[in-house]
Amino acid sequence: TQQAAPPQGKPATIVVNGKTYTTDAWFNVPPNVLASTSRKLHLQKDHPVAITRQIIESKFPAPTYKTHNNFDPVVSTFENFDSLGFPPDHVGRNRSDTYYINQTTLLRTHTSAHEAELFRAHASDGYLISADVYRRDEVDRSHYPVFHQMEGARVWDRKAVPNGDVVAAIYADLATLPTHNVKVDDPHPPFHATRNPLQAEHHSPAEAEALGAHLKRSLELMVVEIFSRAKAAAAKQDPDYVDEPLRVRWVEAYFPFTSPSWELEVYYAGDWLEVLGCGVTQQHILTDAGVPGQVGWAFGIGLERIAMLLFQIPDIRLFWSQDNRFLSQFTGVSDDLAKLKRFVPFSKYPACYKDVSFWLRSASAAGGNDKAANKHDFHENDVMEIVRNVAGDDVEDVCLVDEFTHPKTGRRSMCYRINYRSLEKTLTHPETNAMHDRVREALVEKLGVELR
Ligand code: FA5
Ligand code: MG
Repeated sequence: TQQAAPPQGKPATIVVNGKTYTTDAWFNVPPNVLASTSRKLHLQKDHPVAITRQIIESKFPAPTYKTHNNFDPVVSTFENFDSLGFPPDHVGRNRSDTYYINQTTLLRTHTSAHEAELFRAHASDGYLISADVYRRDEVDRSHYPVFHQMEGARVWDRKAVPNGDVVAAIYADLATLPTHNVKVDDPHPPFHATRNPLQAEHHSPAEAEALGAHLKRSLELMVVEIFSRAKAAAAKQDPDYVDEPLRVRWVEAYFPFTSPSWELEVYYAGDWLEVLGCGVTQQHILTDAGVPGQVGWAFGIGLERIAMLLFQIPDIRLFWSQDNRFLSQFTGVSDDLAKLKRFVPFSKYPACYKDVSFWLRSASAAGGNDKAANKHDFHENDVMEIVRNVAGDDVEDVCLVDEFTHPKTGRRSMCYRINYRSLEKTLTHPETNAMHDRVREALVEKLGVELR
């Protein structure tokens, strides 16, 4: 049902990390996103994303875990979706959610795109892969079209473990992990027939339970490490710092490539924050990768989410800042983690709110074949991206403040409120007015809306 026309001025080819790709009508990567492919914040020494990666890597040591940090962001739709069991009509495949170079080539939306390749290589019993990932998404202080994930996986080979007893082998490995004394809420059973099923054709209940226990302890130890470092830094900087007990909980989740699946949430600033997804690897992935005798688990962590907690960084745009007032606060930490400090915000510049209201073009006017006047080929992420393309990092958030359908004509009207605010300077009125005018023009030009 996707039918967007190729963007105006679309290049016939693009270059990502020195490799040239041919575009087609599916191409939808804006220049600011394309430029991010060379940044690799997770590899930039003393950058908070890289420091966070280093701390997590220290909890998954070699030789059990082999680390990969330089995989190319351009993957096939097969690697990103099909190999993982995403159904053909999954929403994540839409051009409104994913950046395509051409119909079969995209910027990976998650590090799981490399699972098949890494399981097939089987260079070790476990791996970690950190990388930049790309998603069309909303605009606010915790979302950015580029962010970083770390994926981890661990396998056990049925034939290689003593007596062929996988359960015993997993518990023996679990016994080598430290314990911790953080309160973890984990109210659900290890698997549940409908909500979070056992892969009954492949795993005994005891095997799934053992895999889940090893996975959960490994990740709890990671979170405990992050928070003990965050607390130590806070206590050093603030003599009045009061230690708030860390609260963590496991919730049931769904991913096409794991079952049972969970998400780990951390209680932070009065709310539960999701920091990772994980689960028992779907056996078809290991079978397709040529290692049907292995069983295991996998996880995917949002590195910025963890870094925001660790350093108390309030806005995700800051990670992309080249401002020395930001970067200098982390100098020397990559080589000596004991130097880690919480981020001290520099002054906050004024916000400037501007609204834009418009009537949507109806799908029939847009060339769609649905003649119902109230059907629109509108996706909010298109508005988000237009604002990002015009305002770059000078936009803090964009939110829908009003929506209205005309009772007679069925036409739909939307009003978005844009908060223009730079992290680095006070924006002048002429600057914000000029950006807002360009946003209004681009909405008309690219989405065919009628301004109100
Ligand atoms: C995934 O991407 C799965 N591939 C994770 C996984 C791997 C599950 C292996 C099972 C096995 P999800 O879309 O929930 O799942 O993203 C994982 C994490 O990335 C989230 O928990 C969050 O910490 C982070 N994340 C997701 N979207 C964003 C975003 N727009 N900005 C910043 N961080 C994000
Ligand atoms: Mg999630």
